[in-house]
Amino acid sequence: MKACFMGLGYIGLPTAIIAAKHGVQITGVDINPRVVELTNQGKLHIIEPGMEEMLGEVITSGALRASVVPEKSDAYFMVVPTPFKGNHEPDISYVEAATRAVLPLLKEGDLYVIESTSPVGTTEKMMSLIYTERPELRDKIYIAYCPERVLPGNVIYELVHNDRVIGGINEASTEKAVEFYVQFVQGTLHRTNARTAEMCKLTENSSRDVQIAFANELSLICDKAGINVWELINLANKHPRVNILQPGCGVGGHCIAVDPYFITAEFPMESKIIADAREINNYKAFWCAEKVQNEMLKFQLKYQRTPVIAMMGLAFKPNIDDLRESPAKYITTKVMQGCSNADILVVEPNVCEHKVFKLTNYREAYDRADIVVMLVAHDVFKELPWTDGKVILDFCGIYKK
Ligand code: SAJ
Repeated sequence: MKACFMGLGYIGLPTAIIAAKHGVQITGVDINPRVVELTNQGKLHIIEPGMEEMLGEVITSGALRASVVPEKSDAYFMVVPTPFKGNHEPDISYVEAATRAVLPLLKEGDLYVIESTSPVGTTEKMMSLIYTERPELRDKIYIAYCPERVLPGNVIYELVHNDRVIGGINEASTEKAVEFYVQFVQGTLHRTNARTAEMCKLTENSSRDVQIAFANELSLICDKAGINVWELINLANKHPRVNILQPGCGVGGHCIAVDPYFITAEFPMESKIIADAREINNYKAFWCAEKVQNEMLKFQLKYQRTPVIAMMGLAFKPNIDDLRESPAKYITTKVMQGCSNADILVVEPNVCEHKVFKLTNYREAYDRADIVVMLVAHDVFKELPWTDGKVILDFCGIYKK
């Protein structure tokens, strides 16, 4: 069987590699020639443990070949970004462009699948596009939606072991897509329709966003009430039916901080909690930046000099090097703008160098700082002691114990 993956990013490339390893002949397509070139050299352009060896194997065996243009196949997968526009409206133009690129290649009996996180109704929209442009294919190809669910850093395991939801535009399409995924997925493949599968993906990430917003709201309340929020959550979670997540400096990444808007944009009157959660999680980052600026002013008044401030962490979550949509990066930028006369040391132990921030070693920054701002709960920060002489703003629970 031949399959064509449109998009060789964080999801498309690993999925193409795993499918190739399981005997599917893959063309991996990306509009970025550099990505295509690196992939064909067996070099991974993303960071994912264990993935480069696998890529080397499938390139050497010829099971995967990257290209800037799609090739005639039996199945086509749209795995391209779906960002949002300035007004938080979802932008499905990449899905549409990828679909248009494969349109001339489609033939009777082919499978067309969207994996990109998409607003409800996108699969039906693409179906209409395909049938308008290629009317002879109406009811002669299989069309389905199958969202990915993997956690960056654990992609090889999760691509194979996670359950998946597969929703076709009709039962035959669902079954055809199941036949494809069963080749490499060991988790259960749950059958549904396309609209439910689209909403399921948005629901999963919105649910997590709402739960994190609850923890962040508690952290704001506890700050005013003089209560340690980490101790509070730990105690509340001793109840058999309570399971509160952890507060942090905001919510980042390209999924949880984005996907809920796909619901609120389309159902603004009905999605009050989801919209509020987004606002709370965004506000938390703003609140953290204000806190740092206030501490700096207090320090200046007390000691009549500007403090050294260590901003600890830039990644969007612990122990990764991904800075996309990172609240820590937003806070650091805001603090640098608001405290331009302070000596600000920026730390990110998982990144070697950055084009905007001059990075300092985490131990050196900690030792030199008057004010230490813990933004990301990287494991290495946990070995730094609580020092009484320093002002420590712990936004991510490094010292919760
Ligand atoms: N966060 C907290 N407190 C917590 C947990 C997370 O503040 O208790 C923050 C993190 O620091 C980070 C953000 O939330 O800034 C998102 O991190 P995450 O680990 O919750 O999620 P992602 O974005 O890495 O991956 C999510 C996953 N979705 C769910 O857990 C429902 C993953 O399974 C999806 O595949 C991925 O989104 C995606 O691609 O959609």
